[in-house]
Amino acid sequence: MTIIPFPDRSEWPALLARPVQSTQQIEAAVTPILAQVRAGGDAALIELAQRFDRLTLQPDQLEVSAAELDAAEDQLSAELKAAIRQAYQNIRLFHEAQKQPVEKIETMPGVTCWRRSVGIEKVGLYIPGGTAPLFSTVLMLGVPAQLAGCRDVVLCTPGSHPAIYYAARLVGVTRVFRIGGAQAVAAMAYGTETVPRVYKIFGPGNQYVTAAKMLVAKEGMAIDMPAGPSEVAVYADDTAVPSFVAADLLSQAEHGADSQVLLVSTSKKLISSVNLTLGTQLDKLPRRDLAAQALENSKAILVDTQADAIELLNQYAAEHLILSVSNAEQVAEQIINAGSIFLGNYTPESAGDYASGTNHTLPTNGFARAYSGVSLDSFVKKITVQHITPEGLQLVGPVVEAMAEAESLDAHKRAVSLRLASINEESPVN
Ligand code: HSO
Ligand code: ZN
Repeated sequence: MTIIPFPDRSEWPALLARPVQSTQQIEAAVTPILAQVRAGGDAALIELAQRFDRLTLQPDQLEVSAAELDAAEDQLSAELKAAIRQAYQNIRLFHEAQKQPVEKIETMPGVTCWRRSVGIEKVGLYIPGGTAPLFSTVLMLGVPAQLAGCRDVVLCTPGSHPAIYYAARLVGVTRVFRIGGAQAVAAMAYGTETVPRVYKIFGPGNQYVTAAKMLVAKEGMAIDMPAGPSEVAVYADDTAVPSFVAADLLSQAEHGADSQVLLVSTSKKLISSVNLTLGTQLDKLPRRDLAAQALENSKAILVDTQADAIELLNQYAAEHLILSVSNAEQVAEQIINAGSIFLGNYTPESAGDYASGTNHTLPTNGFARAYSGVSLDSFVKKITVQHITPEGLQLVGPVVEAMAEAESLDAHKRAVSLRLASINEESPVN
């Protein structure tokens, strides 16, 4: 990792900038794929699977059968199944607590307003296959979808990973399709003969999947959030354990060559020790090539004071922020921009990635300044409801009449005036 000692504040923006992704070329490649699926439906999906995944599919193989989903269970070790079930339970507990009781508010006597949460009827989850099939993401998206009461939960994933199928069963996914890449996003956005069209698309993916999500979003499709490469910032002092910090940095770096890793400290000693153990740990990793590439673009920033560290971290707005400092909770209170925060020496990001209960679908690329991670809320709409009694209308009505008149919207005013007249048994205004 490159060490940057005491950078001047004016250098911070450049230091913290994420590498610019040129999306133009990718969008140019993805646009015809979307159009092909929109026009050709299943036949297009079959052709694209052949072209991009070298997979020969019959039309009836696009959907993973119930028998295949059931069979996944026998292909997993008892240990892994128990782990997945425990993670499921923890994620469920944490997200269940996000349910809010309906509260009826009487804003004036006889004027009652409330909000109902209703699960989005049809949602689509994209789960990448590739070098690391992320079955943990099935839990992170499937659990809130299940709790929200989404009626149709469609999952698209290339390949056929038993752990993905097992997790899909656990969270009650309704249909699973063997479709990957941009074409999966297109299938869920437009619908085909076999794949139902959904109302919101969730899930991570490579640049093609992300571009496809952004393009269908422009056409009005709801998506979870704009996604960029995954990232972690670690703020550590001399109470941190260098080997733990190095392991955390590497756990992010191994996601991909474009992963972002940042270490911030007021201790030169800590930074040197982390750098040392980083090399040793890196050599032991099966995915060391990817991790090494990610580390090449990563930085260790030495700052003067804790206040500087906090300001810098708030400017960066990390997806994951690990606080390995003696006063971690106190520092956390001052963090205003981050996706998810991990406190102390024994809270690795991996815990949140898999099993502690929080969601791992989080805002990257600085979006943590304004966006939250996926939660139960991401899978529901809030419908407001109101009821006004005749007595209530006598109170709120004149307010509406005065405002409507001032906006020159007479019909609005009359909708109230007619009713008030009928309440007072005057002859209705006509
Ligand atoms: N760190 C990733 C999530 C993940 N890690 C899945 C392992 N599996 C993005 O938050
Ligand atoms: Zn991870």
